[in-house]
Amino acid sequence: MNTRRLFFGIGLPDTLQQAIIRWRADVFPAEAGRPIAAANLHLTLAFLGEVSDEKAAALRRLAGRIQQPAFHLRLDDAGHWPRAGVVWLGARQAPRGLLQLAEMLRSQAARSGCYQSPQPFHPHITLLRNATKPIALPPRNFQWQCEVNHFALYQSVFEQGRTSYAELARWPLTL
Ligand code: 2AM
Repeated sequence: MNTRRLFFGIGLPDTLQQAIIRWRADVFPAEAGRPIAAANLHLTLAFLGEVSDEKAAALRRLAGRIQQPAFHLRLDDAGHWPRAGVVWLGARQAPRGLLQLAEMLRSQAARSGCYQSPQPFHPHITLLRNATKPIALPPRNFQWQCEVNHFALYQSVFEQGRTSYAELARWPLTL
């Protein structure tokens, strides 16, 4: 059976990705962790794991039925999960639209038999990996904003030692 590693997520505009990596280089020392490539900065809504093409087609149909308005995302928080080795960027107050969209996609995935973590959804954009040592987080004086008017299905591809995310389909957030 052919399977692919998939997730639903929100990509960031190129200009925002570039702004974030410039800030990251200023506020985190090189030894803090392994920086994620600008093009890979994204927010995961629902991780699906290894999924058959058949199940992916069913999940795409369900995702296509979601009707929600666009929402505004303000990124003004950062944190460190030392056990996971992740330094992340997030929102002090997650928009309701984001939480609703993630909840819908996660419950559709669970009903389709995809494993869903029992941990509560904490929307975040991973900035650094392998960040297991204590680090000083930057002062919370930063803020980026963007309008989120679509979400997408991504395939995680690992090739020649590198991970990239290929967008397979996208859906507008318009109501
Ligand atoms: P992370 O950035 O916090 O590691 C592609 O791998 C995306 O799916 C990443 O955003 C990653 O989150 C997320 N992801 C990978 N494995 C996961 C898992 N077991 N549960 C939830 N999300 C996962």
